[in-house]
Amino acid sequence: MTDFFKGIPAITYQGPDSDNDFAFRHYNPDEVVMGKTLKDHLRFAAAYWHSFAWPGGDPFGGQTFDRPWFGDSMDAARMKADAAFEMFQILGVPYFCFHDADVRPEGNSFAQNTRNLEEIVDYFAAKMEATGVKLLWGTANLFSHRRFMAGAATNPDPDVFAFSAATIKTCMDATMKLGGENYVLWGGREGYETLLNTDMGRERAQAGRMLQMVVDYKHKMGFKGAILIEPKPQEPTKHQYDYDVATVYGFLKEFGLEGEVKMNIEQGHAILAGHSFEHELAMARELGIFGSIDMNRNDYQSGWDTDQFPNNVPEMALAYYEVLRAGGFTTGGTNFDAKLRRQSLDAEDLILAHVGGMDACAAGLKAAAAMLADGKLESARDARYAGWDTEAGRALLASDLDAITAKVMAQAINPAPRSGRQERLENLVNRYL
Ligand code: XLS
Ligand code: NI
Ligand code: NI
Repeated sequence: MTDFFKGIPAITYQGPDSDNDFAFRHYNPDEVVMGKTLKDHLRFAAAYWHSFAWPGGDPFGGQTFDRPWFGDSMDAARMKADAAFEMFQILGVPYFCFHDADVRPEGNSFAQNTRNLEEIVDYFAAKMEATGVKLLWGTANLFSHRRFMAGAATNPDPDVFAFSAATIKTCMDATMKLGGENYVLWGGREGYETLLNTDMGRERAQAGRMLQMVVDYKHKMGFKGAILIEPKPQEPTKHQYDYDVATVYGFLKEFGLEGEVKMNIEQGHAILAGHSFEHELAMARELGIFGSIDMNRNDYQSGWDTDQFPNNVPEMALAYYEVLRAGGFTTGGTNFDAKLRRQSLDAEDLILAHVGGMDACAAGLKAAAAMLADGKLESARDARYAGWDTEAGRALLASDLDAITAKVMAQAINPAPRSGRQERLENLVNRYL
């Protein structure tokens, strides 16, 4: 036990009228919606890195947080794990996620890193056994250490590719050992700053080959979870190869991996790519590669990945609407890849940030489920495309330009514009919130 969260109670559901800050108003884990409990719909996960490893720095200043586990010893890593599992239990989150670098001290060699990771994995295994908290996904941090400054798989130096491949293997082993339900690859520094020093063709081929090796290893080791890619544009490198869902799909197709890899989609990354979150989710659903979400928002003015806890229920309702239309999560879940603002120093800030995020997700999901159950949005959409469900509509797509031209002439086709009814639909959505 640590003293860090001392005095903070386990968070329980107390209903919308509760005046208690340390309570859920919307997230009742046992509430059944569309035949599933909220716990099973949302599959919440807390992220190790922002909550326990990030010191609170920004480009103008360093550490603001004062955590008793900051340091680079194994003892500090174990104290960090103690605090993390206490938080998971206070919140009642069923899952967590981690990078290797969040949980173990950096060694002076690959072998040392691996030993440190294995030791912590054993420590986690005992804590997971004792608490029932599970691993949503594991991943490798191939972007913080200076060796990765020019990329991991896409590095001009084959030694960095090798170091990265070996590190991914150890992180996949750790994920498998802990019963993780997914393995995530975020591109990190897989991109470039200037074409003047970059062989883009080579770099993309290297990234494709690395991903094929990851998929091969997954099958070799018998990992039953999903391999997920997390798209993100222009940060940290100016041109990221994994810009958005559509770009990654093209990449997967090129390397024959579209049946093997799915997407972990983050709200903030969608915004950076100039999309809405729901667009990215719908795109993944249409392409059959929807996997999981990182539910952290970006500030709309700042133009970088601010990783704030989610609090915009109307937006989240539209996001969960697409998640539900995709059939809900299977191996995926709702990961809070979110960090406190750097002035939020206290242990209770960490708890209340998650409480608010979980509550907003529950409210959003319930609104989405009501919209779907009601069916008004879907029938309005169906009505808009009804012409395509007729004999003539279907025949059109099987026709050709000559025949279509003859038909337009013969029938004097002259389309009459119809309202898209956007405001009416927006008003409809607001009724569920
Ligand atoms: C960074 C990413 C990262 C991934 C995991 O912007 O969101 O945190 O989720 O490497
Ligand atoms: Ni991010
Ligand atoms: Ni993320």
